[in-house]
Amino acid sequence: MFQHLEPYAGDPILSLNEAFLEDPRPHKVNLSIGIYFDDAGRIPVLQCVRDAEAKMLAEGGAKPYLPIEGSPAMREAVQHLLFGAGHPAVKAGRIATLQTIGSSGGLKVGADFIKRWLPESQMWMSDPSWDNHRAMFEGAGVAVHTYPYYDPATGGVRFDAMREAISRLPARSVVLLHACCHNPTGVDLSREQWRELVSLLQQREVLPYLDLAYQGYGDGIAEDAYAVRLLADSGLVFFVANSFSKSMSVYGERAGALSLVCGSAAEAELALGQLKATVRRNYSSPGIHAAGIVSRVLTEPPLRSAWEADVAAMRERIQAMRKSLHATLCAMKPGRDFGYFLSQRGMFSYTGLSAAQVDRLREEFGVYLIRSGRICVAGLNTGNVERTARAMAAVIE
Ligand code: KET
Repeated sequence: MFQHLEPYAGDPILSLNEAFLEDPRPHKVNLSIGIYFDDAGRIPVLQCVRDAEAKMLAEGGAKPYLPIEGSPAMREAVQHLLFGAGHPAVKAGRIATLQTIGSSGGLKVGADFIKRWLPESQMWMSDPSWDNHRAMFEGAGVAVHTYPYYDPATGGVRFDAMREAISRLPARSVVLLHACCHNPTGVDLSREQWRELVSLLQQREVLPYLDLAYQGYGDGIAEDAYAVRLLADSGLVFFVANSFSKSMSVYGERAGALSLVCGSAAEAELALGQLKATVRRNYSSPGIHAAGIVSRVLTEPPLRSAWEADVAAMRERIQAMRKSLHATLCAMKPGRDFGYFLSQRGMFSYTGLSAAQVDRLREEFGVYLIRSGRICVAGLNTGNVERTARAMAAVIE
């Protein structure tokens, strides 16, 4: 029956992480996957998450199915987190929000919904982007293209070319945008560029689709929602998929949400109905444990303030690692410009290392990064950063 199956080559990010775990070398360094590790190289369990779980356990509640659209408490908390509690779109009921299976679940549900209700629409994402954006939209039957984004010559954004490309898209095109901490480059639009982009989007009949997977790792929790709020303020209709995997360090809980900001409350109600229909035929409903954690952490004041402090500490530790890596590389390779390690934001840096250099780093030095040259800076710590910088210097001619 299945002898004709093609072998699965594996996902470039997840397979590399597995290869890392199997590597017996004690000094190996994992810069592959977008996961925050603490200075001891562990995935932290935040105290606010432990406290939320302890309360849930003490209450001993049953575990019924959640509604298709997820927990009401979590959905409301997500809207307040992303848009601000008093935002007119929230107050007017113009936003359809669903709790989803990670933000990946949300991205895919949105893509399926687009295929069903805007069947002619095609998707444009940044060049480069997270590879799974393409896979998920193509998997939904939506054709995927790219718009210019990263400029290897300057390490910045090709903003003019990006604007030009977006200004020529067919009506109802989907424009996928990283709301903050661009993956894989770490290069974001400035606020001024966001404002320019939004006024362009307002002139075009296109559907922006924001991916907010690293909220808090750029400038702060509210600050990193800048693009989301700007689009909402401008009256645009758009999607935003957001994740708690990284910001609450709850990767395996699959905690995320999808919001569709609509033109009216009536439109939002229709949209919520059809998004629910999409979920029902995919995975029926999301998980109750993730909802319990996220809604408590976001809404119970002591947990919320502990979380905000944790996010700040994670962000600051990454910034400190950027500085150490930069300082060691500058000392070892004088005359070369490594300033991009300092200017890029969030978990990732785009090193410009070639696939051959990446292979050498892994084989000779046990330093794992994906072959695009992206490193997850959060895999660095005080115990491995110098060694990693020396290994990088060794493969850079
Ligand atoms: N969006 C982006 C931009 C992203 O980098 C990830 C995960 C996700 C969505 C998915 O998050 P979740 O809410 O857990 O479903 N990225 C890292 C892990 C992965 O590839 O799955 C990564 O790029 O390493």
